Amino acid sequence: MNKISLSDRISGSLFGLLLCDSLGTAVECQISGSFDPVKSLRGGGKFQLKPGQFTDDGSMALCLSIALLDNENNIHSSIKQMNLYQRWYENGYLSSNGECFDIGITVRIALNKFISNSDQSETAYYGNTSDKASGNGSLMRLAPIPLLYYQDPSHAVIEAMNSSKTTHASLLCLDSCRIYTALIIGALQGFSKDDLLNTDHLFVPNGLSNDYWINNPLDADVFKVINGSYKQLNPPEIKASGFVIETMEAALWAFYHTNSFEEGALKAVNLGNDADTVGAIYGMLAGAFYGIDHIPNEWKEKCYFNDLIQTISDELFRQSQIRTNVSIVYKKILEVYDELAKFYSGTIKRRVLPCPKQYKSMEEFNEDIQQLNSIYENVLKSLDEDQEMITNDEKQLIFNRSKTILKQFLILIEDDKHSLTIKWLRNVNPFSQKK
Ligand SMILES: *[C@@H]1O[C@H](CO)[C@@H](O)[C@H](O)[C@H]1NC(C)=O
Ligand SMILES: *[C@@H]1O[C@H](CO)[C@@H](O)[C@H](O)[C@H]1NC(C)=O
Ligand SMILES: *[C@@H]1O[C@H](CO)[C@@H](O)[C@H](O)[C@H]1NC(C)=O
Ligand SMILES: *[C@@H]1O[C@H](CO)[C@@H](O)[C@H](O)[C@H]1NC(C)=O
Ligand SMILES: *[C@@H]1O[C@H](CO)[C@@H](O)[C@H](O)[C@H]1NC(C)=O
Ligand SMILES: CC(=O)N[C@H]1CO[C@H](CO)[C@@H](O)[C@@H]1O
Repeated sequence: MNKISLSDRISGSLFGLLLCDSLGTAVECQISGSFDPVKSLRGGGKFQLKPGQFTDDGSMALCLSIALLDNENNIHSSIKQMNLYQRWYENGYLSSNGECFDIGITVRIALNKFISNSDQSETAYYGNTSDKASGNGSLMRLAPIPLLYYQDPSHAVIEAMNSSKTTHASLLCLDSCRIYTALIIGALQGFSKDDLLNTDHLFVPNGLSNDYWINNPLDADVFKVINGSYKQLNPPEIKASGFVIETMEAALWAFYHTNSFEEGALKAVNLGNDADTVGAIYGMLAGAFYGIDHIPNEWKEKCYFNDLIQTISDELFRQSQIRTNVSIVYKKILEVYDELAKFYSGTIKRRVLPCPKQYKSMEEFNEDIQQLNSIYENVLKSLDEDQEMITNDEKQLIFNRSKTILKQFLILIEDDKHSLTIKWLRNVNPFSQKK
């Protein structure tokens, strides 16, 4: 394989997670063999998504990325995470369709505790510690941890556990996150599959001490998987269930038995059941291993909010090299997203919430669209004011990417026009202004 740059591996991992999540949602909750096999992004499924829309796995991974990249205020990383998960839960922040349409039970319980607990001054570890509460919800969003901290694997494994504890604190979850962090770091470091999946000695990435797994042994059930259960078993023993051990086993099974990103992705999601999550867990490792250029271009182009995601991925790469203030490009593009998302969820989307106040006229609808546009313009206006801090290329990049984010919201509105206007605009298409 050609030499793959680190930034390509990092964006490969983040896009890999999101795209395989999106790939899998088409057959989520369906029994393997009962559906037309997934061959490409096709949307549909339980949530009737569009091709390229991702689910809770993707949204939580993006929330986690942004929480980790935030180095402005001094609150604990676990609280930053929970604040963003809460925004996703309540307002659809970083959701591919602007709402939180699915959430794991364990995550919801932890978030509700966080929301009702007024003391948020220390840490926000609300995960259930029982082994019976070992869902896949913290592993499925893990990627940003190894991507950001790959230079210091011993720190990364601790951060992986800490990030899990916010919602999933069982030993099985913590240990799954720990070993998977080591594997993703190894993939970023360019190790072969033989090395990563070696069962004679558990894989140790560069920078972690050789006796790490001896001094910090894995839980026996996690060890059984890592010691190669996925090499011996096949479906129906390999199951895409919501149990973290089985999800990880299924993802490794798909990674081990295939030779390209795409082949493994299809193998993973065609297990059905928790297909999106097996996909996400497969995709974050395989994407780091194969790099972004080995992910089908057509998939990347369809990914909702891909310019925002590319910006987040660029910043993860930048901050993984040296921790510093976030770049102006990242800051500005995130601000554009934030402002548009606020108006979208607070005003436009509110029209379809219970007790709907749907559009009563074309004028009303157009006013909202106009306001969305002016919010966008206002955020970008300030770019002309701090000219000396920013190069022309950076400015161009901000404009280009911001524009596609605005377009993405307009597409969401179009996707939603039925429910936005269902009551009275039966025969009017708000997008073609008929006389
Ligand atoms: C933790 O999860 C277990 C198993 O699902 C459940 O029985 C228990 O009530 C949970 N504990 C709390 C504090 O929610
Ligand atoms: C992570 O967890 C460890 C062990 O509980 C704790 O000592 C450390 O302060 C935590 N670090 C962060 C950044 O959360
Ligand atoms: C790991 O797997 C190998 C070969 O499959 C086996 O010989 C070894 O006993 C296993 N290790 C443990 C601790 O079970
Ligand atoms: C980071 O930002 C702070 C506050 O905005 C500023 O004071 C500091 O100089 C910046 N540091 C670097 C390295 O740019
Ligand atoms: C911005 O978009 C224009 C037009 O599509 C393109 O020519 C230019 O190279 C882009 N610039 C950057 C920095 O992305
Ligand atoms: C048991 C469990 O927690 N399953 C979760 C696995 O991940 C999906 C995310 O797509 C959740 O919806 C499930 O609840």
